[in-house]
Amino acid sequence: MNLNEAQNVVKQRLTKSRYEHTLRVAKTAEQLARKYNESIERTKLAALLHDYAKCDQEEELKRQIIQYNLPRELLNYNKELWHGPVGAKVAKEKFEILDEDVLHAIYYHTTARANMTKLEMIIFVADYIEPGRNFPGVEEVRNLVKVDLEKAALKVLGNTIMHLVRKGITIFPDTFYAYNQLTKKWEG
Ligand code: DGI
Ligand code: FE
Ligand code: FE
Repeated sequence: MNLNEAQNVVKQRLTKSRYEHTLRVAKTAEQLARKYNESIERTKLAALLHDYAKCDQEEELKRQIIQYNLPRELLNYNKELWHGPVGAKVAKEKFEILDEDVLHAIYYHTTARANMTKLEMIIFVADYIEPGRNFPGVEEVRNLVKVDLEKAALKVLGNTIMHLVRKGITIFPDTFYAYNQLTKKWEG
């Protein structure tokens, strides 16, 4: 699947505002890919497809989690994090994308995970800082990513964990594993 095809399938699948978010993530991710020497093509492909399943109904997402044999454990956590794993499976099975790094970037774009690759971190951070976002603390992440991609990813994880705790939402273990791994790394 080339970039034009990816853009077309998400345009068909997503609401207008979600499609526009996707284009902003693709643009932001491309800038990060240039800065951090990642493949532009692969980065844009992952960014265009990252929210492919975002507008699916809850029941449809559940059905796909079962159909694609994704971890049932996902069902015990917030439904907001189901669209990444489902999108990655669709990308593989339906769009025949074989690039594991691209598939992982889509899969883990919401929760993150320990030992993320550069591409995974680019998509994770770009999704958080695209120009349409105005979370508290987003400006700090935009500044950090000018200097260090890992420190930016760590800040996103800290902000997200705090946000979820304040709202009393369950937190998927991969998010803690990612936070702990990057925190240890920067403790020295
Ligand atoms: O799909 P987007 O809105 O572009 O961005 P996303 O995929 O990061 O957002 C999904 C939402 O999921 C976001 O508001 C945070 C929330 N969420 C729920 N449970 C978890 C979680 N985020 C993380 N990192 N970990 C969780 O366990
Ligand atoms: Fe998402
Ligand atoms: Fe997104």
